[in-house]
Amino acid sequence: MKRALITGITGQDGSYLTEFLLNKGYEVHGIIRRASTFNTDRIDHIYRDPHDPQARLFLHYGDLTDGTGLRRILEKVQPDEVYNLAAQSHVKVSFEQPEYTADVVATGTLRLLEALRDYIKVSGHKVRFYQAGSSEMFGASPPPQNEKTPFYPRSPYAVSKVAAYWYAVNYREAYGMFICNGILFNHESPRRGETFVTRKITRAATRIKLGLQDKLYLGNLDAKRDWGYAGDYVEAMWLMLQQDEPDDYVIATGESHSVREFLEEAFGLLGLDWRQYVEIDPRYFRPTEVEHLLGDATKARQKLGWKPKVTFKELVKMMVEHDLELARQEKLLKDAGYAVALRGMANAYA
Ligand code: NDP
Ligand code: GDR
Repeated sequence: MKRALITGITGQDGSYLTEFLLNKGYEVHGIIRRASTFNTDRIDHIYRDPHDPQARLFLHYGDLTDGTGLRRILEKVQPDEVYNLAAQSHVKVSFEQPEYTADVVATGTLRLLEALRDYIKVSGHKVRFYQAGSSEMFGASPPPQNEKTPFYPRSPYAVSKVAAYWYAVNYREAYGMFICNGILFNHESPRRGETFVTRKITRAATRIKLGLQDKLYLGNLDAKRDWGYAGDYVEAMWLMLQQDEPDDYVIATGESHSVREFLEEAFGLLGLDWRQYVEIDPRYFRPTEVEHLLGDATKARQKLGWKPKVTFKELVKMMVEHDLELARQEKLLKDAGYAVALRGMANAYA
């Protein structure tokens, strides 16, 4: 049985990747952060009591800012594959917490690579490593972007991802480690964090539909993104690690849409005109914006045989349907006289 270690297992991608690897017969180990509230919502449905002999998912406390802990986890788990998905992944927040973002995203990756290098040397194990790179690394480079497009990062988050990318390349070249950078364009799902624009829109539109919210405050509606479905993208991560040689790959749909088009589609599905509800609040503008991302995933298609399955319209529909159900539940509770604390406070900060 192959054993995988995932950092960021409680995040959107971590949860889909865990499901994917469990289905492939893997034993999966994930690193979670200690929090004062439960932070395992996205994986609760697949978690089993570790005393259960059938259990194949195990969780370990750790943090990318704590190198010693990472070393111990590697020694304990003895993985065949490591997926480094952990990050302070919000671009706008990275302008407010640049040092922390760099510590987790850039130096955190370096800590994990260092721990892995030593682990491989001492144990003699062959371990493959996936690094979660981002289309944000291309930033201001004009579209379409592929593996040869120069990086031009536009936020502390993106700069940190560029550093992590180059650490990964350097460790591959210097120490012959099997390391792949996935350069993934935006990918969304019903599990997407509620402060990213797609989920913020589908949560708000469905709550507006049911009378639970009046307005949606947004920033730049002109930004264009290449939005795919997270469930499709985790397969690409795995495929990269199954190749004979390590390499870097762009993963994208090859189609881009503006935030305005996303609004049109999501509100349209609910029979609403978004213009009546959306207001622009400059607090959501970024000091430097990434205007247009459009990925060219030809290499992944040719070498990995990967292509996205879910279309833009299907993705929006999936998210709207999911959030409509959440809104219905919230309304039921509210109508029955129970006060409901809105999860996420999406409008408040990002
Ligand atoms: P999420 O924000 O949903 O998840 C991030 C994960 O990282 C969470 O599990 C979070 O834990 C964990 N984490 C945050 N800080 C630390 C830390 N200091 N130590 C350990 N774990 C930490 O991100 P996604 O799932 O969307 O993305 C996965 C990765 O892919 C990230 O690296 C992201 O930057 C990158 N990426 C994402 C894209 C996308 O469109 N989704 C596109 C390209 C790249 P907790 O739950 O406790 O907060
Ligand atoms: P992004 O995703 O920055 O591309 O990073 P996000 O959904 O946050 O923004 C996409 C675009 O929408 C514009 N926008 C708003 N964004 C947010 N969050 N909130 C708003 O109110 C709002 N109004 C307009 C933004 O300005 C931007 O142009 C995501 C993250 O998952 C990263 O971790 C990942 O690396 C990249 O995708 C690829």
